[in-house]
Amino acid sequence: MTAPFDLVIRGGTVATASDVFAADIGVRDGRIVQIGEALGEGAETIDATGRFVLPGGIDSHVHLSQPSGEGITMADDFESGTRSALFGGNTTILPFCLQEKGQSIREALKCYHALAEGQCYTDHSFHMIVSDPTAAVLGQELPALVADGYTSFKVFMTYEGLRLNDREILETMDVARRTGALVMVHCENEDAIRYLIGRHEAEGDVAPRAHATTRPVAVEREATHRALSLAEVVDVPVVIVHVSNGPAIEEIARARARGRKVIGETCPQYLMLTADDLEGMDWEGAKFVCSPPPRDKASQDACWTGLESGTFDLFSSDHCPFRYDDSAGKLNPKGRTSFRHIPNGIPGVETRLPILFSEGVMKGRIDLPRFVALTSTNHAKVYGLERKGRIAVGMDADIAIWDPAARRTIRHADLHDGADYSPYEGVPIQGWPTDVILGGKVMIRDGALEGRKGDGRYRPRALPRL
Ligand code: DUC
Ligand code: ZN
Ligand code: ZN
Repeated sequence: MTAPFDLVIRGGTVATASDVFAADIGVRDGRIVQIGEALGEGAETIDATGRFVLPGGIDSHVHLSQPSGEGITMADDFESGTRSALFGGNTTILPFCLQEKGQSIREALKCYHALAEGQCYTDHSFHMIVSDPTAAVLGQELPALVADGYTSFKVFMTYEGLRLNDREILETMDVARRTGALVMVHCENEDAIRYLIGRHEAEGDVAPRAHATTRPVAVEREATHRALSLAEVVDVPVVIVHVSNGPAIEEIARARARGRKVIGETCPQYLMLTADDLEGMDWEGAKFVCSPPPRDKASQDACWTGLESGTFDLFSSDHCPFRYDDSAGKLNPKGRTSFRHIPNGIPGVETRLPILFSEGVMKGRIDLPRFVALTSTNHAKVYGLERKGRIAVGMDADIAIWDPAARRTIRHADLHDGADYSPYEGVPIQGWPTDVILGGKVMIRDGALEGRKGDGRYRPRALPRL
């Protein structure tokens, strides 16, 4: 007689975004088909006694193989980036597809699909970055892409060549209003940053620390307020990504108090790093250059409070990796002359979940259901991944089994990304995913890779459930 299940996960403690309970999980044909006590036989069994059984992590903010300026290469492609994500307990990631000026978004998507096809260890889908909102893009292309399952797009208020002006942001938001898609906004005021960069460079202050000084809280707070106001004018929900500080959080809270639908996201760097980390000798601070920059202890506390209280819906990595000791990375020839030329972004797709588990759950700041919501369930809801982010009958069997007693110290040598450092080197961690299952297939067993590249597949998405 054949076993009723392909896989049974037995004896673990299951956590969802609302509950924690002891149960076995039965998997068949890639889906969860039964949850209960003493389930029947599986062709394969995993004994999860003493461990937590959680939905696989969904990291909805990841950059892979993204063009990042002349002579600069991102440290991760889809193979290394998704392998690293998998080892960090993730089963789905949402990388960005950058529309370059003059390029159609379809064309850009074709390139990213070609880069990802057959290379991935996790499931994936794409957000589009709109950098050239022509009438054709806004009128025809974006609405057609939303209908095809690309249901979110990001706009930038900073970076020359990428930023949109307010009119363009309004018009892009209007596409979201008409289609039901979701706009994500990078909130920093480019003109204010340009002004401060000019002042610092004129004074010869060009070391990495000036990256943080030239992107102060006021620059993010103003842009956050403006993005929220523009969304209010258009009357659409909006995602404020990578929020780094208390005043920006207050802007979100005020908009919500006015009845606006706002999704807030923060990231590990805003809990674990400060601007002082950019101070390192011999340009070492370049390792921590990201935008918005890490700030101070009060900002870290505000972000923790936002995670605990519900202000934040999403905890993402903003994995945007560049090698440090590399002429195509942080220490590129121009980057050594001024902070302005250091590529913005840090690796973190593999350490996102262990950091929040260890610092958040194990230290009693958040409970396990909140961890699951912030790292998986909410990402699925917000970005239309209908069969993901939950341990429930009918869902994809995307599961991470965690050992809450595992103690590790973050060492880049143990990670699986393509960078040559971790910004969290030396951080002690309690709790790490030991087994990761994607669509019912055991991809990592007892910390060892069993899955193959190409096992992770592209997933078109539904409209957000907000
Ligand atoms: N914005 C991101 O979302 N990621 C890295 C750099 C940036 O500016
Ligand atoms: Zn951004
Ligand atoms: Zn990002």
